[in-house]
Amino acid sequence: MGNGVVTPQTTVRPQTERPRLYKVILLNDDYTPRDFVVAVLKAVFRMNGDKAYGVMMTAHQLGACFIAAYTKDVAESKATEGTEAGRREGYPLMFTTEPEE
Ligand code: TYC
Repeated sequence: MGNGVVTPQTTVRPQTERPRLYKVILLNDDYTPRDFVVAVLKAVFRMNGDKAYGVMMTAHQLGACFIAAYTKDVAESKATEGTEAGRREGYPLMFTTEPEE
C-alpha cells in the first residue's frame, strides 16, 4: 500500500469454466405421505410419475436421495419451494442443498 502497486480486483479464468453447481437432496421423514412427496417432485422438479416415485422410494428406504444439480440460486429456490409446500400442509418434508465437488 502506498507504493503505487495495486492488487487486481478480478481474476481471469478460461472461458470454458462452468459455475459451481449445487445438489438438491430429498430427506426422508416419517410423516409426509408418499403421494404428497411424489406430487411435490413432479411440480417443483418437473419429474414424470415414474421418476418421482423412484426418487421418493429411494429417500424412503435409504434416508435421502439426490434429485438434480442446479446453479446456486435455482437449487436454493427449488429446495425452499419444496420444503414450503410440505410446511403449508403441516408436513416436515425437507429438501437441502450442497455444493458439488
Ligand atoms: N417415509 C414417508 C412415509 O412413510 C414417505 C416419504 C418418502 C417422506 C420420502 C419423505 O423424502 C421422503 N409416509
